[in-house]
Amino acid sequence: MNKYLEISPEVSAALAAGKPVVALESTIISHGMPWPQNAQTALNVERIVRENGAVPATVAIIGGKLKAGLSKEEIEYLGQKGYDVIKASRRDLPVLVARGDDGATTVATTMIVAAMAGIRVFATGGIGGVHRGAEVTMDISADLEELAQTPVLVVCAGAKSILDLGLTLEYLETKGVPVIGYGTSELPAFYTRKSGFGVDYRLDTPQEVAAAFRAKLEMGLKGGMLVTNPIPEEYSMDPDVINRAIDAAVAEANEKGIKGKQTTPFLLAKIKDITGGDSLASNIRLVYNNAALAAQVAASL
Ligand code: PSU
Ligand code: MN
Repeated sequence: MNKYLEISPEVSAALAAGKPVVALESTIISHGMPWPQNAQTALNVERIVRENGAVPATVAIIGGKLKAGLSKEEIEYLGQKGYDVIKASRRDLPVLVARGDDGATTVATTMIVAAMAGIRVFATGGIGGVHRGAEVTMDISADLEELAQTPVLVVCAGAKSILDLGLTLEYLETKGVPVIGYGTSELPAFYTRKSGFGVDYRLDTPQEVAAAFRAKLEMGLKGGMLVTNPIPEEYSMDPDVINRAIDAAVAEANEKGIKGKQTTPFLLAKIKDITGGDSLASNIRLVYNNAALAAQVAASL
């Protein structure tokens, strides 16, 4: 094990005993939701993972250590510090670790730490992807490259249309990342169950998902797998309302010249304001739903 990695005693014991473990990210805590809902949500997600038979391992960088498994205090620390924690993707790791800094891990970085620790399954809300206008800005999330090279299964609620969904799917296809619809053949669009885009395969049980990922690992095929799990009907949003909010948020980001790593957090916060908090409520529910599925897949794996 490398000297930068610190696995909590509970996670470490679970891994040694071959028990199911689910990794969870921390950018969603510091940059994806406001305090105090961010910490409350993160703690509820951990509870849901447990209720579904797995051990949660929330990932973050604290004092330069890559941590797999956080205490309640550490989760609250990240939640309270919010935007003052550095959002850490792959390129941020060397400097943050060397100088003993804190960092909130994105999907890409959480996959890296999970793989180092030997954790195979990871639940989150949404992944980064190819942004609208990427043909000019080249804003393509490092999450996609990570899915191409790191062997972790990521459960998300599809991609929201702050991204260019069509280009995101093309990119994943080029990189050989299987995109699975859980109980659906249509890519869910995060806040809504439909996007108009198809997934590669529809699988209907945690066992089928686990079997596909096990086959990928056993064949030695590099990279991860993306499972897109539609938000439960009762929490999904009106597509017209949410799409109008997203369009307005994207227009404002362009006007203000928001770029790079600020883009996703800016858009999420704007969408929440425009929808009067409705988008946050949906966001929380879909994360819970993904945590439960990821735990079931991990148990089956
Ligand atoms: N999408 C969400 N909520 C989030 C993120 C994405 O709905 O919190 C976060 C995740 O941590 C994801 C990151 O990995 O944003 C992607 O950022 P970027 O596009 O800068 O790579
Ligand atoms: Mn980006």
